[in-house]
Amino acid sequence: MKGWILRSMWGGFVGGLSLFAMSLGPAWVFDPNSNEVILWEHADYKGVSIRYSVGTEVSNLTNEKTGGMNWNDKVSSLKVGANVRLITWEHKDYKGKCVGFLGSNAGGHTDGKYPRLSDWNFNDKMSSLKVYDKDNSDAGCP
Ligand SMILES: [Ca+2]
Repeated sequence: MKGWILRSMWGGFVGGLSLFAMSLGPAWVFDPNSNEVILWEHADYKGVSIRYSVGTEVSNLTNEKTGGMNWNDKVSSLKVGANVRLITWEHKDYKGKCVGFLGSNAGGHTDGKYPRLSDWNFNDKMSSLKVYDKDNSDAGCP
């Protein structure tokens, strides 16, 4: 009887712990802080991800490597931190079509979440980017 009670309590503890991890996990892993962006390989924030902070400039995503792949023409979804303006280009060296993605405090009536870049005809096209503070006067497409 005593053994059964111990096992029962242990089972309840593990169950509670996993529920706790589930409630904290996604928010901690998958949301940027207010000065970051996170890019994902697939739509709906799936696949490999990469994180950048305000001030980062990447002239050629071919040189950005995580999980055995490079990031040129790979980004399919992204989230933008509240105080960020993310400016992205179709080609390396900030050339070609330019698309800006705003965080929730950066104007533009957005929640900073972009689950399908295909909605902007920009799926698997991004090749360079700059991560700006929302108040930086340079933060826009040329
Ligand atoms: Ca491209």
